[in-house]
Parts: sequence; structure tokens; C-alpha cells
Amino acid sequence: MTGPLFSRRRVLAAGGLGATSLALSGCDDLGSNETFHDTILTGGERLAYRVQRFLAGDRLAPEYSEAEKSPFFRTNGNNQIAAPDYRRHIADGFANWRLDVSGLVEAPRGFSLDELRAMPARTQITRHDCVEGWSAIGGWTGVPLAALLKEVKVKPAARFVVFRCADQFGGINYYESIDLIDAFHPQTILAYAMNGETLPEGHGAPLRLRVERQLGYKQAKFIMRIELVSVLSGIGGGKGGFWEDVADYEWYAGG
Ligand SMILES: Nc1nc2c(c(=O)[nH]1)N[C@H]1C(S)=C(S)[C@@H](COP(=O)(O)O)O[C@H]1N2
Ligand SMILES: [Mo]
Repeated sequence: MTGPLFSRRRVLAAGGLGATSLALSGCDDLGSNETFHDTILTGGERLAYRVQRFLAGDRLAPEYSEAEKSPFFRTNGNNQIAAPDYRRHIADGFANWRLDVSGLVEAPRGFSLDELRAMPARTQITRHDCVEGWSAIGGWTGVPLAALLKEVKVKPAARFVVFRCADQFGGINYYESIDLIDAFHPQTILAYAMNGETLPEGHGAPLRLRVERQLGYKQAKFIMRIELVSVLSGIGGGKGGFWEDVADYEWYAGG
């Protein structure tokens, strides 16, 4: 045999598995030493994230029928907001509210609720699982996050979507983040309706995230602002979400 036994091309060509997991794991960026996965996650967490991400692939979360909906879907975490700005918005049906989309995008802009409602919508009946030990099946309608991101044109350097919320715990506004794999997943929507009705305050009016393959605390409610970023180290305590920062919850809360 001539030529190097393990040329890069030969190794990549040897199996789709290797090539795919490389693409998913962000190994192409290892040299930059500034990605979240490589600076924030420990070795074990990083491996778990990569394995889970590889297994998750394009898999859809299970969807349910109308008959399977829970008769009662509790609220959790904050379910009322005292802030005067928010009270003004809810009083006028969020007529002057805008979802602000900024950061690493070509065309930052605000979206009114009417504009979001006018975009193609997706409805899905899914199961919400909270780490505190309860689950509920509910129906959600909203605009696919992918459609919104296409409008604002995500810049190549962007790797994460950060959600900024109106509510606070101890003076800190709730925040969460997901990677672009989940951001462009077809079941990831910004929901403005629940079980066929306008999203109630307790469940996150006017807009809440549904990222169906992950746990309850990732489903950010009361979203006011979305930011595209390349790293999560500058967000809050640096672990990508409120509970991740204050209680060490896992940032990737999916199976
Ligand atoms: N902004 C915000 N989002 C949030 C929370 C919160 O307190 N504030 N709680 C999280 C948790 S732990 C869960 S289980 C779900 C609860 O959603 P629900 O109130 O619609 O049941 O919202 C998540 N998103
Ligand atoms: Mo939760």
C-alpha cells in the first residue's frame, strides 16, 4: 500500500459515523478555544453532550392526541409579573410590545405579536417534564424559531440563541439558551397560544419557548428579547441559563 495509512481524508471517508459526529461535536472549532462546549463543560459533560446530541439527531419529540391532553397543566416558577412595564403590556394585549432580536444577525429587528401571528404557525401537543417531578401534556401554537431566524439572517459566527425574560428571581431576570441544532429543529417554536387560547400570563405571555426534547426549565416564558451569540461565557454566570448558573442544572437538558 502506498501513501499515508491515515490521511485525514481516509479517516473521514472510513465511516459516516466518524464524519457525522465530528460535524456535530464542533471539532472543526477545537482550535478556536472559545466555544462553550470546550471551555464551560467538563470532559465528562462534553462527552455526554456530544453523545446525546449525536443520538438526538433530527429525532422528533413524541406528539399526542387531543384526548391525551392533561385536564390540568400547572404553572411553575414565576407565574405573575409585577413589573409596571409588563403590567402595561398585558393590559393592552401587548399591542406595543416587540420581540427584539439582536446580536449576531444581519438584520436585527423587532417583531410585534401580530407579525408573529401572521407568520406560518405550528401546533403541537407534547409532554412537558419538570425536574421537580411532574409532567403535563399540552397543546402549543407558535412560530417556528427557524422561520424567525431566517428573517434576521444568522451570522456564521453565531452558535447559541439566548432568551431574555421579563420575570425575576431575587432581582435577576430569567434567561435560557439553546444551540443552533435545537433552534432550527422543526418542533422548536415561540408559542403565543396554549390549548387553542392566547397564552395565559402564568404560562409565559406573550411568548414562551417550546424546545420539546428538553426539560421544563429550558422552556423560557415571558420572552422579551432574543440574542444570537457565539459563546455563553458572557451571559449571566456563564453556564447558559438561570438555573444552570444558580443551581448547577445541566445546560443540555435532553436525552
Ligand atoms: N421566564 C421563566 N421561564 C421559565 C420559568 C420561570 O420561572 N421563568 N420556569 C421554568 C420551569 S422550571 C418550568 S417547569 C416551566 C413551567 O412552565 P409552565 O408554567 O407553563 O408550567 O417554565 C420554565 N420557564
Ligand atoms: Mo421545571
